[in-house]
Amino acid sequence: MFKKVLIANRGEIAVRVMRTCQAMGIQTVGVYSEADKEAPHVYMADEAYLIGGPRVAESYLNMERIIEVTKLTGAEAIHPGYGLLSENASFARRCEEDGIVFIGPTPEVIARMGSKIESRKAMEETGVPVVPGITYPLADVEDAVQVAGAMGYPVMLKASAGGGGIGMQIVRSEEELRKAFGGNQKRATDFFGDGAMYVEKYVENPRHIEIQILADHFGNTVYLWERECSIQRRHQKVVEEAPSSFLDEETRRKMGECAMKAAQSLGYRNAGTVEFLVDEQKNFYFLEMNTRLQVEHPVTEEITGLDLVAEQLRIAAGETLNIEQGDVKREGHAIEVRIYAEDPKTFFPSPGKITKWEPPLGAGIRHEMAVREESMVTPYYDPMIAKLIVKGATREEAISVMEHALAHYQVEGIKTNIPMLRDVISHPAFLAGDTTTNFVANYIQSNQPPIKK
Ligand code: MV4
Repeated sequence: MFKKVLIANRGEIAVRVMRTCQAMGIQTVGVYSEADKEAPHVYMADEAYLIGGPRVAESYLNMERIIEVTKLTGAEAIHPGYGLLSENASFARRCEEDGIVFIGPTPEVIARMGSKIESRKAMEETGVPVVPGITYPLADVEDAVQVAGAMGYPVMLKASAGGGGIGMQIVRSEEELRKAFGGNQKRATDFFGDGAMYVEKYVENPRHIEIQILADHFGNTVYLWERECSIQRRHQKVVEEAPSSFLDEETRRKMGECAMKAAQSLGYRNAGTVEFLVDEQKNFYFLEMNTRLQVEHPVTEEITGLDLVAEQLRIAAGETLNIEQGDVKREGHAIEVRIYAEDPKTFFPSPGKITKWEPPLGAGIRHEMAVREESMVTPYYDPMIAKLIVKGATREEAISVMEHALAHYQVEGIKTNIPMLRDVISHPAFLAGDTTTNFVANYIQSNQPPIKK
């Protein structure tokens, strides 16, 4: 096992990774920006180094400086967390060239899964169902009209390099497609430096259900069931749960086996997530693969009893996976909500000083956070400041624990989305398991823009 690991991240995920390193007797190296001098991950690390200015481009994305600190401290591996450099193939390659273990898959696999067109092609070749559509970039708007016409409307126009809903649009007619193509292509080029576009059949009112996998260097692969992450607002996940109350055992097994097949055909290693859209008839379609530890990994940990960061570290160190599919347990029900420092009315970030921070305690409650009383929430980073994870024997019990936990979460000084989270968790449609991707738009009043007077 590694003796020392550098954690190239900040916030709750840096703290989360360090906690497992400490439990495993691994020394931790933290890195921080000018804006994070007092941040919890700096205090938690065994040693920590300033790597640049407050903006991520100057610090947490500063590959040269991060590699330099890794060499200086003698850390053998880098854990990238999520976001930032976690799915950056160039960074993974730089690590490889410098003899540093990047805790994640190979640069080739990261690059391949970073392209939606490439990943769809790979899955199609492997026999994993993908959303009906094309697996090559559209030449121009005429090509798009041709393809969509043959497929039948409505279609989803998407950017191959897309993320966060950017460059993506539902299109219901040829006229709409002609209007939508140029703008979406331009946005994709501006945001990702890649204007490759494709079209898929539009899946009505789908669920987003993703399978967690683990794979070692020797082709051993397991799936750790699913997470249902359908409740999103503007492509930001808000609530995640495991297991999904929508899946039956057969669909669950089929999706798990597809995810394993995907990982094996790619030569995947480390923790990974295969995302699917699931329609009302329980047909499932590959959407994309995430080659990192995800924000919502704790719900999987809660139902399986596994520590995913420990598994990542063991795999990266070259150990053989010590779990077989038959040993993966699934016990109880877990729900996570993401707490954002944002105005619940306008959804704008709400930076400032936290003057009161009293998260609820009790059985079945877990917190992942990197803020405390007196912390500053700055505008430089993601406004997600904490995650609240609850577990119950059943979904109903987990919901009940969550309702009470949210009701007793005391935060002052900044605004948070806790009121909106309470609206979601206590909604009859949520209780009934009607958790499709349209949930927030359909049911949550606080999602409506404020009325202009
Ligand atoms: C879709 C879809 C329906 N049909 N693709 C949104 C994020 C991006 N990764 C894929 N997304 C979608 N792709 C087809 N062919 C609906 C969505 C979608 C969605 C998916 C998962 C969770 C929330 C969502 C909210 C709106 C749209």
